[in-house]
Amino acid sequence: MLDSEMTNSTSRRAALSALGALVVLGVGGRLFAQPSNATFAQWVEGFRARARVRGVSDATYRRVMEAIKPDTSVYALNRAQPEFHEEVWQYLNRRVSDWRIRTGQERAREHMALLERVEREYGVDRYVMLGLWGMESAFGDVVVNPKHMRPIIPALSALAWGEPRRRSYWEQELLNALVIVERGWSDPKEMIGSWAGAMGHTQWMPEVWLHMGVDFNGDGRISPFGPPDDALAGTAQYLLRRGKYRRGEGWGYEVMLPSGIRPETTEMRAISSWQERGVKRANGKMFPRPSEQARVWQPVARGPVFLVTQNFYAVRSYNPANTYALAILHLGDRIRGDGPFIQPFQGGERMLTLAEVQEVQRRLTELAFDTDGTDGRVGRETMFAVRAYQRKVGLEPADGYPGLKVLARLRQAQKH
Ligand SMILES: [Ca+2]
Repeated sequence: MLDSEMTNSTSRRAALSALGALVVLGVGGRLFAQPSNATFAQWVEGFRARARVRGVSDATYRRVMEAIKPDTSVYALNRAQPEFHEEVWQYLNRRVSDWRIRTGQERAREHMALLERVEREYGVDRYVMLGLWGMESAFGDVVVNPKHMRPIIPALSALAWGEPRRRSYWEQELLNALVIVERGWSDPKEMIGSWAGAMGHTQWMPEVWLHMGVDFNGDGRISPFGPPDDALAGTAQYLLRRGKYRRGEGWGYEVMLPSGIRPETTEMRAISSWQERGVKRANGKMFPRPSEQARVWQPVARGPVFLVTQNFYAVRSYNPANTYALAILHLGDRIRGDGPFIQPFQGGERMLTLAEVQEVQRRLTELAFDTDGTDGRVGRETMFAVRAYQRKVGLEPADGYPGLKVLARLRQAQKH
């Protein structure tokens, strides 16, 4: 105890002596310093006061923070450009994949009671939840198969300590993670996730876990890992409270616009009013709830057009990107049994079936391009393998997208 106190005060002095380079903040009546060039141990010592203010005991803080090495590999990930450029149709085909649709249908059966209960309690349509679960973690695959996941406390610590961009955000998320440990909901060993700290079935950041989480399976703690109950209920609660999800309403409809309405229009109107102006559903069916408020949205020129409602924006609030929300909601519709979009994207092609993706993977593997298995799912490895193949045989653009052109070329090259 005494040793550690001495070490701590030494560190504190060392940190304060380099004051020229420091930002000095007063928190909870105590002065502490947060240098950009402090050693990690010094920074951990300085950050203790912030954790104390959030109710993290010194015992918890010491146990967690003095045991870790900062995961500095996250700096590069935070600054990395996307590895692949994707057109909107490629983004959608890759995410609303045959594998995800089939697996989602299996999960819908397997977790019917849970999904019904979430639907009843929070009003969020089960197919919205299935789409979100499928997009965020491939239905919990990252929980049972965490090969690309990393411990999030060393990751968030490195970001809070040494990443100048969005530092206060990383600090808050690290504090939230420590509060979760303090409450006994989890421990640092279990808390694995993305480099930015998103965890479990529906990729909760610590803040979401802490404030939106629900102990839906009644085991006395809230967890985004293990059975999906807490994750799905907490995420439904997020959509309801933060996203203002509207019970009993749809998310939107693919539509055909009459010549008088431009796809860029932004006004919100009742669907009945759009109908009066000549807007029709692309599949020719009736709008089920003409009183829903909706706006016109076209993801990309010369592609399908939609009327989207508040529930589209509710899902978008979970991760603010339009194509992300569309992928979730379309995946949900496909799991329910709806068909693909009716209007084509310019330059787009249909998605490959599960068997076709597996064939691409098998053929690439035979040619010594490593796709990391032939499971019919398109992950990073498959995209790298496709891109390497495209470059080797001169297929343009070498975008890593396993589509019909790559499949045709592979078949032609191998003749079996
Ligand atoms: Ca629980």
